[in-house]
Amino acid sequence: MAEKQTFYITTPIYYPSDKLHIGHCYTTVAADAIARFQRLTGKEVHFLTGTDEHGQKIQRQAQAKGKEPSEFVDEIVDWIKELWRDLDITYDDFIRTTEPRHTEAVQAIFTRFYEQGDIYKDKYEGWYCTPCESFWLERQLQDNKCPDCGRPVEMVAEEGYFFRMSKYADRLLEHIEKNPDFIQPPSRKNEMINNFLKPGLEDLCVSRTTFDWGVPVPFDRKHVIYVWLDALTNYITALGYPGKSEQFIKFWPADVHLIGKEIVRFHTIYWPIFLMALDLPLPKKVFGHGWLLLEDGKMSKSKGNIIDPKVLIARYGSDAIRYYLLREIPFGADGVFTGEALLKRINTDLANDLGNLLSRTLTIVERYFNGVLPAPGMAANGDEELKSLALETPQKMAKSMDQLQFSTALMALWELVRRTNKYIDDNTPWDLAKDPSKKELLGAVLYNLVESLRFIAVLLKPYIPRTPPKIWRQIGIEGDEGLQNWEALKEWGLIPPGSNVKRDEDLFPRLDIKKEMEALQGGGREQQKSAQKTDKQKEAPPSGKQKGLTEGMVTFDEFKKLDIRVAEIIACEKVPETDKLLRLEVDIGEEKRQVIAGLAKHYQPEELVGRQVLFVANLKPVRLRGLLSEGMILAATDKEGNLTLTTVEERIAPGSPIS
Ligand code: ME8
Repeated sequence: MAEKQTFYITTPIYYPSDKLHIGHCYTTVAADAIARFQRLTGKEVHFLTGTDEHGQKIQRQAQAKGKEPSEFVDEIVDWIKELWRDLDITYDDFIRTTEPRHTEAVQAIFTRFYEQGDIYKDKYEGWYCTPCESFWLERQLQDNKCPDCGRPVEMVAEEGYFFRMSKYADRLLEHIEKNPDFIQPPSRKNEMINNFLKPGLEDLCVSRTTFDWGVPVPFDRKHVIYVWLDALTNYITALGYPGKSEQFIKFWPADVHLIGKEIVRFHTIYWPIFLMALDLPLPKKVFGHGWLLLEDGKMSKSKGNIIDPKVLIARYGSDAIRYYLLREIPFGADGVFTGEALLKRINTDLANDLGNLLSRTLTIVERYFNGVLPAPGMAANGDEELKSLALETPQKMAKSMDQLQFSTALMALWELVRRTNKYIDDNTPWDLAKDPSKKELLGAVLYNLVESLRFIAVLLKPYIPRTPPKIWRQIGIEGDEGLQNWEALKEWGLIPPGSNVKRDEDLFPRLDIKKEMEALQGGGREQQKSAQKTDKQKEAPPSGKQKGLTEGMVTFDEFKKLDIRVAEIIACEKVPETDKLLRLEVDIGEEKRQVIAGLAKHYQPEELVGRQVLFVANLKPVRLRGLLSEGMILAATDKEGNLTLTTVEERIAPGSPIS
């Protein structure tokens, strides 16, 4: 037998500086769905997650709680492992950077860099962002704050070891350009090239002396190794590197490092350069997904707007939360978490489409065939269509999963769920049952429904793993593993007739949205409040009291409130499932924004990248199809509906104000 193909996937190792929130769950659930899908299709998967336990931030947090750092992180790590258990995360390994298997390896790597001349000792004087554990040059700061997180930076002046980044910069640029898949989505690649590689890479300070919660530099104990060098190497130390372990040989290079967009720089610049210095192949893909935001912005402890995932899981179950995270937002883009959208997904997709399909089907088999699955037989309405859709769906999903588009994969699966529901409506089994001569036809319809449910259950495995066994039990194939795998999706009609089906618990009971919104509090309440405010604003009379000549006019001061600027479009793609909307990323000078605009009927995404347009930057953000839109691109439309973008006559720096 041919050897199994392998697949190595990682999540970031999270800081156990606090409990994790729903944003961290987003990456980990995504990685788990990919890992499970690859396993389902027969690959030998290694799925790594873990915790990044050193650094100044953790040391300070521990101090604030009056604890030793090790005691402090132990408690949070236990909590994190429990969270992953509750969310059914099937990691193969959980690495903690405080484990000797890691610390010893990091020391060996650091020593090798030093001995081969990649690291030298010098003095560091500059800015440091402790929450991001990140060094910055004066010119990189924005309003004297960290350009990544916007928090204050500290001046540090200390002796340090430096890594010669510049030595490897050209090789890295060449690698990125020759391997278009290496940095995904592509907009992140352009950002890395234009903002970091092209302006020239500075050498990186890779040790600290002002605190001691870290891996000591083995030959100079005053220093601890910089937490990002320590952290990034987890992806190889967990496989046993630098030892010649079987696991390392089998799984390195990683197939995917899944991370959030704010740490793409560390993973696509520093990490590949460290690997080049170790003479190791680079990971095949680094995917920097967007953020899950709340309506009032980024989740943060200080804002008190954290959504506690354990509370959500306890109330709605792990499958519902997983489904929502995987289905709601196209992977890559920023999205907004709202209680309302979660509840709608549960009621519409899970309770109505999927749950009802199972309960309707089983109720009919119980009523007309005493719960014994009838034989396949005479052709009914839409048999062939249902069968071919079921047989095509696994490949469609596999294609989307290869591109890490779970939301599209789930859409393909729901096409089958909805088609199966339609098959019931088209064949009206309750009418067939009235005519004894149609008993065989009725049996065939029911057989097809149950067989389609078998396909659906197998395909649900990677996404909502608690549901398939419930379906198998109810359709009577609980013990028959041969019918529950990928191979069994190559043939239609495998369930043996005569099996006993038995309707029991509802898969997803319908929720009372109003009651649940009240229970969800926080996020939910705030949304309702802001919605009311907007309605009132709509009803309010025009603000000016002017009549006559000035009626409907704005004052200069009112006009000045609009922040209109030049924006450069840096990325653009269609929003799936819509024919009007495009998702654009624009550079507006000091920051990048995501905008959802109704331009798809007028422009192809490729045409827009690189264009400069006029942009309203201080429009209140809105959510369109689950995606956050932060601003408005201005365009002119004539009476016939022809549309053209407004632009500037000559190129000018993005962010330039219009006045
Ligand atoms: O950065 N939306 O750890 P971290 C989506 N230790 N994803 C989010 C998110 C949100 N609102 N918030 C967090 C670190 N994440 C380092 C990593 S790796 C060698 C070292 C996810 O605890 C996302 O994957 O700050 C993001 O990159 C990660 O959590 C940051 O976790």
